[in-house]
Amino acid sequence: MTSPTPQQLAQSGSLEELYGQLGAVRMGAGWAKPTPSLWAEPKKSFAPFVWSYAQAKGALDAAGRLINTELAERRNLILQNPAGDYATSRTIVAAYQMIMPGEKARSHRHTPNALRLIIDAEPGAYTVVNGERLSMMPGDVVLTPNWCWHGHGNEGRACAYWLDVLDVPLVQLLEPMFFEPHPDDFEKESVVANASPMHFSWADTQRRLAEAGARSNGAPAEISLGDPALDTMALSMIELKAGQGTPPRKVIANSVFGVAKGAGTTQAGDTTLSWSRGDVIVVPAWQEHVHRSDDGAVLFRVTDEPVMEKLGFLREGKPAH
Ligand code: 1HN
Repeated sequence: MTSPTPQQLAQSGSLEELYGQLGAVRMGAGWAKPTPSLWAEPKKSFAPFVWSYAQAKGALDAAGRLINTELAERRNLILQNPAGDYATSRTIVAAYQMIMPGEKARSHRHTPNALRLIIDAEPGAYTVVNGERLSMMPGDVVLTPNWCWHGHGNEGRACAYWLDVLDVPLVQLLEPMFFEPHPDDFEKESVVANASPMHFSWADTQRRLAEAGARSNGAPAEISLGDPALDTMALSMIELKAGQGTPPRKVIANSVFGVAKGAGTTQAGDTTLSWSRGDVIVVPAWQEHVHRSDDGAVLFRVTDEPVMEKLGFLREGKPAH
């Protein structure tokens, strides 16, 4: 189609004719609202969902027979929201990853921020972040912020399984994506860190939860890891003692929960999700939700609240229940 001249556009005799000509100059009549650009409140386009660690472990064990880290670089399973084809939530993607004894996963760096919650591992499983070796034991959380080199290894006797959480969908949306493989494949380890701001141990978490629980007047205790840990994601651990439930919340922040311990249920909108250790739950923004546990549980929460807060979008809604 040839591009209409200014005169042809100016002489449009009807709205239909004008709309027809506008298409050719890649303009749209805002008043005709072909696709609404504003709506009264969040559309909740992502769904609350739960992923089973037992199923992921089965699939990762198969992948362990079928593909090595030489080929895969990362042996991981992306947790895809039923509402889309990649992301777990609008801004966050989560993945289960496994590395077998004796394997190493090459180092790389990227602008997306990443963190891991270790689910099952024995001594010898580690991550190297900017030259520091950090051990990965169950319940530990390790950070690999924006542009930090990171690779993984396993000198233990058992396969190591963990949950990765990254802000990849946010970086895709905003366009600042950069990625670089390490020039030597594997980074040289300069130090074996005893304590690092990139590492939160399960022992510390349990001690802090016990202290916070003693002061919480019967409500679930929540402690934050970092302040916030990453520019785009805040991390916390929530302890539900037997029979406890969280107060209902409805917030403009997307949350991914990893079950660090125990079992329970999450009610998010009309959806009830049952979970146990290692499972992953997503609660997208503006979904009123409650977590409960009959026998006690610890939930690891990752949210994009720092993004919403910095941009002035953070809101807490009034729960209906
Ligand atoms: C990634 O780089 C890792 O480095 C894990 O271990 C999971 C999921 C999506 C994109 C990049 C890792 C990832 C990832």
